[in-house]
Amino acid sequence: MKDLNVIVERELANVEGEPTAQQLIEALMVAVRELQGDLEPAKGERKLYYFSAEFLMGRLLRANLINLGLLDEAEALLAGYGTTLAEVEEAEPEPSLGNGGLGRLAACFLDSIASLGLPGDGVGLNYHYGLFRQDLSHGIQEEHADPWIAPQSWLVDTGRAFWVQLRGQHLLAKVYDVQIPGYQNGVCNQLHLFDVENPAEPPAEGIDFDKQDLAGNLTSFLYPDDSDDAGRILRVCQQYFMVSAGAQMILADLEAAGHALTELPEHVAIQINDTHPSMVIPELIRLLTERGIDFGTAVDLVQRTCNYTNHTILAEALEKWPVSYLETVAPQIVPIIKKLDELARERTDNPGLSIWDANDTIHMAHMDVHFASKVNGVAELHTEILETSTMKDFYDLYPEKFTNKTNGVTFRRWLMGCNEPLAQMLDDTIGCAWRTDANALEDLVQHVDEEELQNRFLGVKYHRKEELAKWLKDTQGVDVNPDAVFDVQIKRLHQYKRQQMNALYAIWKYRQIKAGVKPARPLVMIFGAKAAPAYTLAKDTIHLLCLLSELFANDPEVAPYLQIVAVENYNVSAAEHVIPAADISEQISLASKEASGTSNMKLMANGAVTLGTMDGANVEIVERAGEENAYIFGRSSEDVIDLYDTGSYHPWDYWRDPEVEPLVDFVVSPELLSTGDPASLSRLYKDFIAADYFMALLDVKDYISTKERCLADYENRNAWARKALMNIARSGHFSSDRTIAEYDRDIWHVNPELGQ
Ligand code: 4GP
Repeated sequence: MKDLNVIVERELANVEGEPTAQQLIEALMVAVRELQGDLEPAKGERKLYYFSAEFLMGRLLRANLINLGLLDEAEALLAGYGTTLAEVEEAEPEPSLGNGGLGRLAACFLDSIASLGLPGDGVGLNYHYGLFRQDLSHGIQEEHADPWIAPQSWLVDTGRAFWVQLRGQHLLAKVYDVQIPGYQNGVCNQLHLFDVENPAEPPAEGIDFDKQDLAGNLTSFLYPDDSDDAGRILRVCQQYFMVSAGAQMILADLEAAGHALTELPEHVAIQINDTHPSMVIPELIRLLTERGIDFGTAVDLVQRTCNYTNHTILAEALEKWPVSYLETVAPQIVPIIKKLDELARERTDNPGLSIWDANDTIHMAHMDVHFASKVNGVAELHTEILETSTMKDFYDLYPEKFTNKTNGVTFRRWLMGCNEPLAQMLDDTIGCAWRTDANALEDLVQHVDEEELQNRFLGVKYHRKEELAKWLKDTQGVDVNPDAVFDVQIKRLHQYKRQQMNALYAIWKYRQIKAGVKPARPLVMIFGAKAAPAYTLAKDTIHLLCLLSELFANDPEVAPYLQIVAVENYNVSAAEHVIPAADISEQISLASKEASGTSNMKLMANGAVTLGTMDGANVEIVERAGEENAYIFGRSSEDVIDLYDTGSYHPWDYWRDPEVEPLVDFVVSPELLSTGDPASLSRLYKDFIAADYFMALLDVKDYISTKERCLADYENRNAWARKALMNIARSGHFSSDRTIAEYDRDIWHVNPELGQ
């Protein structure tokens, strides 16, 4: 029987003197990998393959120790070396193989699939330099490579590989596995990441690299800059590389298990996570026909195997590729897509639903909907909008395909892992059942009026704020006051998420303070966000936030009351520090635009109170937590959709409001122009008044007054604690275990006993 201590000792045998954090982490990683290697994958007649261009896994040591039931043992071992896991894990590199919500969701799902004992693996790409590492030291976002693989990583070289024909050359796709252990159930599934044989070195600085060098750079970065043809074609290459290797692997596994190819749907379910892996449909058809199956049968088999999840209604994210790109990258699938388009046209004469349109553009989402069994949105409101608006014609054609699967997050990482003191408080109050069934958190409802518990919660929160303050000091030299309200907005930077509306609130507050209205308690506004490298206005917003941060910090009249902290290089590890310390959860997207959100769920489970619009999963959060335990503002999704449909939103009408105009005009004030980039600020300013496509000005006044009400309520500390406790008590529904049980019950059927 292998033992954690024995392996760690073996690994450290040659270390002279006290081992460093790095050496301890590496020894523990080796030990955990070895122990996981002895576990068995979940078994069943049918197996799920979850295809995703992103898996935002985060650090894995703590998560794996929790699932193996070895956390206490590891802490005891580290105590012997005079340290703790929290201290040494800062030396564990974080693989940043994802961008945001969809990628982190995929990671939570793998954890839940294994924990529920379902046969299911992830399929993705092994990006060497991740998304990018964000540097904010100059008040603007600068991007650098974020290597994570050397010297130790969680990758296991499987020795397997598949040839992929790409851009007229043959590339070998090597398979590396990341082990995914279930929660104390002896199961270990896999995340399969494909990679080129000889990856290139990272660029010396920045993230520019030779996009033509497929052999070296195909898997260098996630989302290579797609502002030009070369970047976009490389992206299509990445996608095809992933799905071709993945499809070959699935058929090889099927045959190795002794099954006929015609039994594919009986033994395999594929989930297409957003449109990036959509080419798996024509690729599987191509491989099956190549192996002698007729086209019609191949289409039927693939359709019964594949399912598609939509994560956004933003047109920009519903991928469309010119036929010429596909001709360049993978001409072998073009005739298949042509035939699929013809089949689709036999099913409907609505040209708006075609796969291959009159401009020779391929609509990936259309291919998914026509040739998948099930199509799902990720929150009730999102699915409803898909059915009644964005994909209405598809819904009318295939009503039986559409289903909702409200997102969830793994409480093992997002509560047990990142917030031990809160987890301990829950154990002491309601017992440990919630650790295996998050619905048991509901038992907390009976205790929310207990003053002692309220005080204990406030103590835990304060402690976590002190810890975040220490971490911010250590990592970016910023001092924050744990007595302040911690107001948190963490999500990628996008106009629809309206960080710029939050910036207008900061300007409003600043002007109040300058006018002599001092807040009862200081406010720390914490932002964590990366902007896509080619998304200029998002980068401008980051610049604005950095300038405001500096302005406030340097003004002795303001600094004691108001602070902006931009968390540099926001990623999963940063989130694990920020979320437990949050008081207010900012979920302020323009109603109808946020498909679901998942930080809203993590923050809720950690006792932050939602300040948000009725958008995405906020609707279901408020429904459960109770309206009195959240702060809701802004126009409804119906109103917003109507404003778009009628073209009747004009930002200048709102800007002219005497309360709004000075806030917007401050963006180009001498205070900011004196230190900021005038081009960037005036671009933002013009966008506010002349475009404001995501309607920040529509809701800004309502936002300010609701936030002020929220801050006033915060002063009644026990009433606030009660609200927070109600949020925790009602968060169980947002466990990804519930989500995955529903996927399995309604879509995958890999475990017929589950969720019935
Ligand atoms: C995100 C959505 O924006 C977010 O609302 C949702 O919670 C998340 O997917 C998971 O479903 N979308 C993306 C994307 O990450 O790239 O479109």
